[in-house]
Amino acid sequence: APLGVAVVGAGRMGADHVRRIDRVIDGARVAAVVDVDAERAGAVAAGVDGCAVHTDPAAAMAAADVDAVIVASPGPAHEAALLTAFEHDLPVLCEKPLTPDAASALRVMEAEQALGHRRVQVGFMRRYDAEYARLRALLSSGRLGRPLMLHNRHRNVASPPFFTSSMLISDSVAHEVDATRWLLGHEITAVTVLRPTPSSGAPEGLRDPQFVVLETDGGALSDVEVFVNCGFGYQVQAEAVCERGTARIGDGHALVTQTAGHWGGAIAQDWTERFDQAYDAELRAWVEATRRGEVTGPGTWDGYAAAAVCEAGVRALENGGRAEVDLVEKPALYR
Ligand code: ISE
Repeated sequence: APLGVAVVGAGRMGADHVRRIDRVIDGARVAAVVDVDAERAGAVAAGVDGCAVHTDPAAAMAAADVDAVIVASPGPAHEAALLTAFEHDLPVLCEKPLTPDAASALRVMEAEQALGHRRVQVGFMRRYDAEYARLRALLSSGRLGRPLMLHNRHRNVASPPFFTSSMLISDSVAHEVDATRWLLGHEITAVTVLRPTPSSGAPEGLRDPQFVVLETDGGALSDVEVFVNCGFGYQVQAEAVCERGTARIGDGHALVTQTAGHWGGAIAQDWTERFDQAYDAELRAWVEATRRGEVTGPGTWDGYAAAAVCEAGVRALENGGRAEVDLVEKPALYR
């Protein structure tokens, strides 16, 4: 029988994951859609065969035909949803951020350890992006020598109305935090945040753009330009500078046209477009691993490490300086 999945949160990511499970991925079906807003849940569940609608995640997770959970509610709601999933010993794909701060991520990590086995994959989808995967394979091959620096650019067309200055770190740079850890195999030890005069295109009071420097325990530096109201496109780029060469991804040169005295191409407008392939691969890998009774991909430790780094980043943002990251020792379950 296909894996019965409850999708908690019927916002943009939740709705996209429902579509994906329903129409793109084999081996799974959407058994329930949950949202505090029943109407929104109903609208997303409409047209999905045999899909229940709930406003309470606990009710969905108690249903007999629910075998696994996708958590796609806002970050502050993740901890409660994860702890409920653990009560039913259900595997979870939890959208990033795992939780909004290190203390809550630690509580989740402790609860998972109490279960005695890993249950959580965190939705750091860039690990499933073909370009990121090629960059990582190249770096780990050693062909370019040791990576010295990563230069990252993270641009969004416009930020949503609820976006705050600290969310540029905890919601957006969170991806570069994970990508840096994953590409280099290092932990991040300190974060510096520099704040240019905000763009006049950014909402009043929003510190946008920001320039973030991550230091790693392997002696590398990873800098991030994060600019969430750039106006022109969704761009995620990374360049690794190594001892014997550089490697760059995200230029979006899949199609270049030349006509009427100009050359150029199109720029994606949002992450569902840029990372469509990555989300498909992520969901496919999660469903397959879950059906085998395994947990693969980024886990609770990675979610915790990202939360701890972002928390230091928010401190650095407030002081306009540098903050050190304080990680607990890595528990045996995640080694
Ligand atoms: C959003 O939550 C994401 O995860 C996107 O990938 C990122 O580009 C955006 O800045 C975040 O707000």
